[in-house]
Amino acid sequence: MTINSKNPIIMGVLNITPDSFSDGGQHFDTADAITRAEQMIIQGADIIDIGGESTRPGAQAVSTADEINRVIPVIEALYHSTNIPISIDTSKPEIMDLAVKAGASMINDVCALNGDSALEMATSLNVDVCLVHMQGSSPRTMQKDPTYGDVVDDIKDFFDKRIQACISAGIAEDKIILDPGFGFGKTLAHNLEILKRLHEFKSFGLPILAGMSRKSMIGALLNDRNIAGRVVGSVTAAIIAVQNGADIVRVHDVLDTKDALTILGGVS
Ligand code: PT1
Repeated sequence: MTINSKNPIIMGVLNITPDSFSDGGQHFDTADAITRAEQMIIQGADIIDIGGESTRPGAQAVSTADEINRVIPVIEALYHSTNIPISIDTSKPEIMDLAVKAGASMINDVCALNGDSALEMATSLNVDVCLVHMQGSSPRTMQKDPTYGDVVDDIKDFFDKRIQACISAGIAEDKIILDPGFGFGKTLAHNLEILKRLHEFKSFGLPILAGMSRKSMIGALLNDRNIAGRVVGSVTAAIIAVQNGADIVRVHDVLDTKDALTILGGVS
């Protein structure tokens, strides 16, 4: 993916999950999902990330059939009605396959293509891939006692291994995006350390994606604020991430983030 660090990319989140952590399943219906995506495009989203399985801490897995029914009709409709690039947020190779055939041009995998056949599938589909760091084997268990030596160095070691695995499988290096995975097997202290030292991940020469929008790290810093009250905190975190080197920010509140990035761009 070609990135101009002066122009950070806004990835708008489109969750199509009845139990989604931040929209309570409001966007479960296909027509509603399209409307929400179109709204995010008008507000300034550069790419839409579509997911049918929640990956918030403790979330339960979803069957392949359910995930297909949730995301594929939305991708098909969005691909035909807009020009927006579409990212598929999944760890399942079957979903990757159908999503790219329906029009998605990026695979966003919180398991960093570690699942069975995921690496082979992503290679054969020849699209951009986002490798997310997660400690623990699944979102259901990842927040059970996260432990690191140096959290940034440990994640860099993980990126080293996954980048090498991708290249060995045949994925071009310039198709890889790195994401330290805020909230994926991390304490608040780990998340803050990663945000503060985000620029250290630039050593790979690859785009960095940061996703903190509405997450519990924002709520925790604001005295356990509820999800609806996390917008300003989330926008601020996105701005700090961009100042510290993020090329892509994954957000729910596209308009607010766009405004903040416009002000940042005006003074930098
Ligand atoms: C992310 C991300 C994602 N996050 C990428 N994809 C989620 N590339 C889904 C909490 O602590 O950061 N990067 N796809 C959502 N996952 C979480 C994790 C949601 C933690 C909430 C929390 O509240």
